[in-house]
Amino acid sequence: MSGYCTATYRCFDDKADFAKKAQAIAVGLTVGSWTDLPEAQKANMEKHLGVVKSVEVHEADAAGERYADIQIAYPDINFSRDIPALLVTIFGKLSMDGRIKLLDVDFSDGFLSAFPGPKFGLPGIRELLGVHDRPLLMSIFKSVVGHDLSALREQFYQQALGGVDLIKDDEILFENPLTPIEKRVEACMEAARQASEQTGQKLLYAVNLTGPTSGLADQARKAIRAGANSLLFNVLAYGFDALHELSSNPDISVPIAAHPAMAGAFYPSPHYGISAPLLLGKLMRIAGADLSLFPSPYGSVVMPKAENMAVKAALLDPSLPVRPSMPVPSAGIHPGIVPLIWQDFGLDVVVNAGGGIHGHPLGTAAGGQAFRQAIEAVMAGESLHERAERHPELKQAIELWGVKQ
Ligand code: 1AE
Repeated sequence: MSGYCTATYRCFDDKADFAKKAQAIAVGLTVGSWTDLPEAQKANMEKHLGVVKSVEVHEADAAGERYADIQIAYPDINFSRDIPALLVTIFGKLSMDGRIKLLDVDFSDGFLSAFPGPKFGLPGIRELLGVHDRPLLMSIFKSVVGHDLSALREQFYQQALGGVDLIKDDEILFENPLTPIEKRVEACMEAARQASEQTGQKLLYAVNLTGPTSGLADQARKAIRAGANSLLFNVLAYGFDALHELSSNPDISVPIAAHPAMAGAFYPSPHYGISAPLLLGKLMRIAGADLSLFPSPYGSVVMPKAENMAVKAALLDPSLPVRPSMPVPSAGIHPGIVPLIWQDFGLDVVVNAGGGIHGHPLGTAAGGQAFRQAIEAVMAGESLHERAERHPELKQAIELWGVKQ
């Protein structure tokens, strides 16, 4: 329906008349009241009225619950072309009104035209790194709070020596007197140069952009002037519009990695919140995330497989007119999980690990090398055990963590 954004909801109720409920939502979130309006006003209001597109009732699912999937189209003229206005319209008050979850949004072309999407996206990240033929590897700083610059620099250097493509700050590292953003960037980029003399690799360092919203763009400019070649951003704590502002700012000429901190407050319930593919897939992408991090189905923080594949699909969906975002399944990833990542995500993925790198018995650099060996093994069709016979780093990693089936 041109000129409308269509929301899909799953609504649970033991006995509701779902058709009536859908109509009440369509009216309530747009013109407020319809039946009480005089005919003349109805004609004026028609263009603002929400439209019920479909109501699919499921009398009782496997869990014995009765629900309906409801689609409602909202006229673009009701809201400005920004994510806060859209979300407040389609799921503002409604998000608190009973057991209802926002599953998806089909954006109108007009709405999408306000969103340039990721500046780099998946192809741009590969271009910057000069790596086109394998999954990428990202390492996460661990144990960062309370450490000074030289400790951080050394940790960065060891990660870089392991052959990783990206290093990201831990999301809990904020502006602080020991490692302020500019000094941190200078120290780490210097360590990156030193490591690249040994590895021959390029490296992106996603430095955590923090502080009050009004200062984010200045912080980003400062970091970039100091040499930052990527940013990490806790999108959900700030809101999608903050990401949109940063990603569409012409001065911010580096990729942005979107961290999912707080996402658990939105997506895991079947009855409430916003679905993971919409939250961490579609919305992250249109707001401009070059990389989107999300829990995997295999690690320490687990997202069910089907949901996970739907997040991946939303990040890569060719029907969206913006660059694809790089999927980054994360949390509790170790080398023994690489075959599952390869099987489910293929080439276009970032394998991302913190503890699975720093916790390696031979140290952080060996932790990165073990991952690279695991990636080489799966791409060659070899088992991790076979490859581990020739590589002590991979051998020790799988002895410690095993190989996940
Ligand atoms: C879902 C985000 C994962 C993340 O940011 C993080 O720090 C993971 O650390 P590890 O790999 O679980 O140690």
